[in-house]
Amino acid sequence: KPIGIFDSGVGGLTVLTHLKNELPHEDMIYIGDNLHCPYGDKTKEQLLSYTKEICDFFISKNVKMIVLACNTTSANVLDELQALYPQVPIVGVIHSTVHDFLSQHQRSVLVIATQATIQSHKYQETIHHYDSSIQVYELATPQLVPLIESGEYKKGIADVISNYLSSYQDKVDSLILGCTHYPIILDQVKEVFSDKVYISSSASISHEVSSYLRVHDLLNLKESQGIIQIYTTGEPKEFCYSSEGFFDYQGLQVQ
Ligand code: DGN
Repeated sequence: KPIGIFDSGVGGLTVLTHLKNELPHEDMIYIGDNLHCPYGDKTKEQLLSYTKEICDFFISKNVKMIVLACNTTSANVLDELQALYPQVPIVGVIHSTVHDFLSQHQRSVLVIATQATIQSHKYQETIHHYDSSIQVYELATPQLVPLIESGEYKKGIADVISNYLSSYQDKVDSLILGCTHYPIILDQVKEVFSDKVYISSSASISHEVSSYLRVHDLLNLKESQGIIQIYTTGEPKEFCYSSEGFFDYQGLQVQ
């Protein structure tokens, strides 16, 4: 049985890359919901309706697990989806990201994410649940996902990043990339927002998925390479263009 993974667009491919490395024998189906991208400015009702359609598709494909490779939906509709689809385990990215952050023992952090993730305050809430003495700043950075999805970021977007982040340079010792699109611009972020501990929600989740599958005896034990299928609800050509440079298709076709 495959693992189902989705995001609003190409950002979740950063999660898929980590999952492929960690679990090379697993079959995976990825969906980028580019038709509705960006998710960051959508209401909870809209997010629930888009994600239900995706989950229904995954159920029809008989997946053994669903991964929300997207902070926006993890922050806003994870509980609802878990209640609607009790037959399949569904995981989001926020808990594992916070665990990774806490393991670094930092005292202050800036969380950057979409509007909908920031408005949910899920990061602040979850961090403070474990340690209320940590200084948490939350900042919505809504210009970034469109710049990444359009491929504009390839020209360099240091000024946009700097406008968002410069006033936090002396305030925090760490940065949480609370959107799965952001690892794509991490090098550009490091140039203008230097000397921090950087935590990415894309890396953290793959350990949680693999340990869940191991504990529940759901790992695929075959020796061959897992089959990866990639779908977009948008235009496959555009999807490939914006992800070119950070995702290695190795002959895979986007449908
Ligand atoms: N990549 C998604 C996230 O992690 O929140 C959503 C980005 C978006 O659609 N704005």
